[in-house]
Amino acid sequence: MTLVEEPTTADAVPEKEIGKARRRKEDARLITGRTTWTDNMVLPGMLHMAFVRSPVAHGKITQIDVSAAQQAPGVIAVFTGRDVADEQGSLPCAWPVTPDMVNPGHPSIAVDEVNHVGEAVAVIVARSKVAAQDAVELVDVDYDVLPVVLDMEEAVKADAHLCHDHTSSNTSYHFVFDAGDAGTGADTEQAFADAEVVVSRRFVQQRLIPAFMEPRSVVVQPQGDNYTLWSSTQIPHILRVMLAMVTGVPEHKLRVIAPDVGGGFGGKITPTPEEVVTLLVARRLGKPIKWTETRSESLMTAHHGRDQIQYIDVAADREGNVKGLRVRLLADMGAYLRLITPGIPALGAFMFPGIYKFPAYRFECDGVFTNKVPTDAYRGAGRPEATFAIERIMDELADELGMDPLEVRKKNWINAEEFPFTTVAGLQYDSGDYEKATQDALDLLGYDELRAEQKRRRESNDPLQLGIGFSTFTEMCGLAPSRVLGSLSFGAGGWESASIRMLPTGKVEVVTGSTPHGQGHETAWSQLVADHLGVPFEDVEVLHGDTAISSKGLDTYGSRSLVVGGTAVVKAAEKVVAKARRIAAHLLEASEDDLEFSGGKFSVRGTPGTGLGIQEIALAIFAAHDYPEGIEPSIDAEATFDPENFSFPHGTHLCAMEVDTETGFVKIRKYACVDDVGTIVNPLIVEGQVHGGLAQGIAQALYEEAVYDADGNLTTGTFVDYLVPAASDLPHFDTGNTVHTAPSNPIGAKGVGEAGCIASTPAVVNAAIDAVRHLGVSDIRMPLTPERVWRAIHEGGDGG
Ligand code: MCN
Repeated sequence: MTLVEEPTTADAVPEKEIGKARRRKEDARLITGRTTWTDNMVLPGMLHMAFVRSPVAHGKITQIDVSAAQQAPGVIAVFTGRDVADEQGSLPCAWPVTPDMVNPGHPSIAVDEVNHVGEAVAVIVARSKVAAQDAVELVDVDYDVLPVVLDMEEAVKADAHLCHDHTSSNTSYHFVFDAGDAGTGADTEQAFADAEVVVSRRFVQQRLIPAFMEPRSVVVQPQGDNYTLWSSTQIPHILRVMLAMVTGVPEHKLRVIAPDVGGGFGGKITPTPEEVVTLLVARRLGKPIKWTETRSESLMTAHHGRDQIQYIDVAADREGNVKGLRVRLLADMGAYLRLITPGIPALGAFMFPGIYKFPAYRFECDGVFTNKVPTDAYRGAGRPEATFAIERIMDELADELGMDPLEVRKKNWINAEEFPFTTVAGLQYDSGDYEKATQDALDLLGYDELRAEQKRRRESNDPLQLGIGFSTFTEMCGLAPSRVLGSLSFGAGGWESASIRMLPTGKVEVVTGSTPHGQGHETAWSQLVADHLGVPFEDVEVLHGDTAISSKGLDTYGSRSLVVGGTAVVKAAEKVVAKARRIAAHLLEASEDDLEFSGGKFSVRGTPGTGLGIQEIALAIFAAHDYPEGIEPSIDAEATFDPENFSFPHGTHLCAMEVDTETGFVKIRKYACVDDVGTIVNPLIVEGQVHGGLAQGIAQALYEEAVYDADGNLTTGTFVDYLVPAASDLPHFDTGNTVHTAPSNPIGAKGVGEAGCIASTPAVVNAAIDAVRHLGVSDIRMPLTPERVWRAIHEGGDGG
């Protein structure tokens, strides 16, 4: 893999920090573990928790006997759901996507009924982790086992078993998005009635597990009626609000700290039962409490992602011009609604049109309850699913028309001169050039040579066939503006805040409301500040993830941090410079208007050799108390930023895939992608983000699937069964960039954190199908295991 090299000679160092491939300043401590992971916390008198979890997917709890566990060595207390029923509230769900959405409520510890395997039914508190885990075995729970519902297509039938006894169906909501004719669907129906060609498909977005590296962990320290909660979370600010609302601990008595967090990928974006219970138990016992999950517990009970069945129809004319798109989704909620469970498929509604322009579009989605762990965000959340469906159906349309898949895309995509472009889904795409990104990607891949090889292999009936898969994508990131999200009660996204203070010795502290958990914000934000204040990169420290230090923030997800949080940093830096300018004018006995600021130095226009550094000014006001009247004696500032629009990164991803038609084994021969993420602050971080995203997108296509048996047991509950690829399982990535700046933020950046994950899955599947389409294959169900590929070739269908 070719990661961008950090410049090594003084000559090669660019003047500006922005655009420089800085190695990440946080990595040494993260990689060596010399940091505070939540599980490293040891507090005097700390007790440990372990959960008793349901082995049945659906049942009434008829009796719980905790007496033996209470007597076990080291055990301090055992609490059942009934013991905390008055305090535990219901876990929050933010976006009611329809006014009549059914939310069954989600107790952190089940009280009467369990609805998925792994749901907590009791918690043990003991002097050691081992003692707590040992006592779990001693809790005797009787269940009246009820029928389970696991398959969404079964779940929506009128005679289906119910996932929850107290709801009238398994449907949480029916969400419709229709761009035309006042939502009646008439436009879309007409487009289909008039169409020369209609292509329909059913795609399965399998259930995935975010599989972050650091398991979830929570520590709560009570001090009187104040509580400090450390959690391996992506959302300390949102978590604090939600925990206060759920548990009744007053918000101002609760400090939430996300110390260094070892990955999240959306999997740590929601308040969890375990965080609620740790806080409740600490309040009950007045003692510090720790809970850290095991890996299997993590795979089984942390929320999952994707899990949709997509029915998609495209209408077109014989020349390949798309006239309309119809999408119907079944989206698996699992047993409960977590923070944005229902919102994810609804958010995806806006992305099904992809990079294309056509006149008619209707989207309908049923959120469906099943007796499985809830779904919620997983890298891309709604956008990979939508991109997969549109990019797969474009290939199917091309096949139906006997056209080249690239030609069909070219006929329908938005051209560079058409930006800004308002799509049929109502989004205003900001900037880009799909044609250029595609041409660059074709060049990187060596397209013509590979097509020639494909032809040779086909003609000679070679058992090893070659295919090339396209995926052209865009995505909406940096959810905004706040007033729109607020009108939806979306509960996340919107503005972000930052503050900057220059310390007396000229060092700079930056406090950000974003909460990195692997994205390198300390480095990138330092680069932004170094450029805007003209101070050395090394003089900047970035603080984050502690509600007592950064009281305002909306955290990290949706590839929002640079475009929203980074811009807040830039705006705070501009205010700092403005304040320093007033002091500089006083110290230099000059008019503010006559001052120039460059390279961290104020000088009087026309006398560039003289002047005062901004770092010197910081010391002057501290040590000499020398500052103008009416100004506070510090150089600091706070800013928030609330963009008027999303940013829309885009790109073209190409995969060349070998398929062994005799064994069904597939192998990525080459992978090339060209992304446009606007202004790049740190090319090394961007490339790392793209690589990580590609690994996860390719994993969905080829390796990963959360599988439940007929009783609702997760059969992929270890890393032996749930195949997360290692670096050695992945190909070399040829990556490139085009740069079209985003008008929605002054940096001109677009998000990159999810791009690779969104774009890559359809490229890989399209490539495999392209290799064997001449053998009659038009779909293969993900992940493309050798058995599925073999079956699709030799038995037909999607091999699933
Ligand atoms: N960046 C840049 N130039 C750009 C865009 C981004 O230099 N034009 C840099 C940013 O400065 C930042 C990084 O790239 O350091 C990612 O920025 P951004 O796209 O704003 O995404 P976020 O920081 O908001 O991160 C969220 C995103 C998401 S939604 C998931 S899921 C995800 C991801 O980031 N989870 C991750 N990347 C991850 N990386 C790691 N290591 N671990 C996770 O859990």
